[in-house]
Amino acid sequence: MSKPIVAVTRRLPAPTEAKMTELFEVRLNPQDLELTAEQIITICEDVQILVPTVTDKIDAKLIGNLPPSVRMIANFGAGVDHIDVDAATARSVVVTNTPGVLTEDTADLAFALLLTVTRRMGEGARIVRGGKWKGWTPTFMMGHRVTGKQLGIIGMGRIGQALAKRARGLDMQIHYHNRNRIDEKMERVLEATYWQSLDNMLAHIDFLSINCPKTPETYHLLNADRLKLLKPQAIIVNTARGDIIDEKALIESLKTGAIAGAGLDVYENEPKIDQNLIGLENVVLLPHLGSATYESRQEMGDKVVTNIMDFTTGRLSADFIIK
Ligand code: 8YV
Repeated sequence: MSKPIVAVTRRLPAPTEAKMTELFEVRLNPQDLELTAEQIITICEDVQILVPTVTDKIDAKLIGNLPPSVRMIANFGAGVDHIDVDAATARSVVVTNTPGVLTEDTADLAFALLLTVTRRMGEGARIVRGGKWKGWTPTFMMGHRVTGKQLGIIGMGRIGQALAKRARGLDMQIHYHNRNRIDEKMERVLEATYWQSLDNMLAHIDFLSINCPKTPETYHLLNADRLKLLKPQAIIVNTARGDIIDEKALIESLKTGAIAGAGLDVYENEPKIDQNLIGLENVVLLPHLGSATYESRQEMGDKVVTNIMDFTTGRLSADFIIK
């Protein structure tokens, strides 16, 4: 049996590329340059499987122009908001992703951002590195306590729950808003309070973490009106997708002190960052590092390989097909 032909849009971890080279006839991108839509279509000539990442916009137009040989889009990543899944399905192209393996590392990063902003570690590090530290004083650079405070989580899936577990370690009270209530047992373990009304939850919490997928329903979910519901001491953390928050409205709230701070790993127009954000002291800005550990990235690669193997041998479980 001939090996499936696979095109990969970005450089993947070395063990993943080695495994793919062994199992598939693979077209890699060793220079790791971001490809245009035309270039993606070109590398897909005679290819059965396309492996994109979050940096590729696989929209309906691109999907419509893919060679008919392409039968599968095996995304390297959990979020598939950059792929028009309906357009793919309409062409009988299967879309898969890599959930589960990046849960703990993304939750770690969210919790680290929460602590970093609240304890002003970004500001502190800049002062020390800038040679501006004059020494300890009783009132210098005070932040707030995290232990025992109220944490609101939007999106109580795997990552939201993993974050809640960490926060329970600091005796934080967990509140969540989700499409559906999570199972009763998990709610009890996390001592979590479900809020059907996001607006009501926002008025109640000290910290807010965004952990839901980006869908048409969650686009600008946190808009100017909702941001106004938060307490002035509230801190927002976003490790999901930038445009779940209206970034302009967020900047306004941060500038006017309507909220206290934000820790962002994702942005509306990645990798472009609004200069107004960069000018703010009360924000910590990271370059989309949620799953950036050797372990997560390698396991994401393993998952992509398994999805392709399962697809080509007719064993792909319906659970991994995005609809
Ligand atoms: C990945 C992510 O790094 O998996 C996701 O949805 O946002 C990131 O953690 C990225 O998607 C890789 O394509």
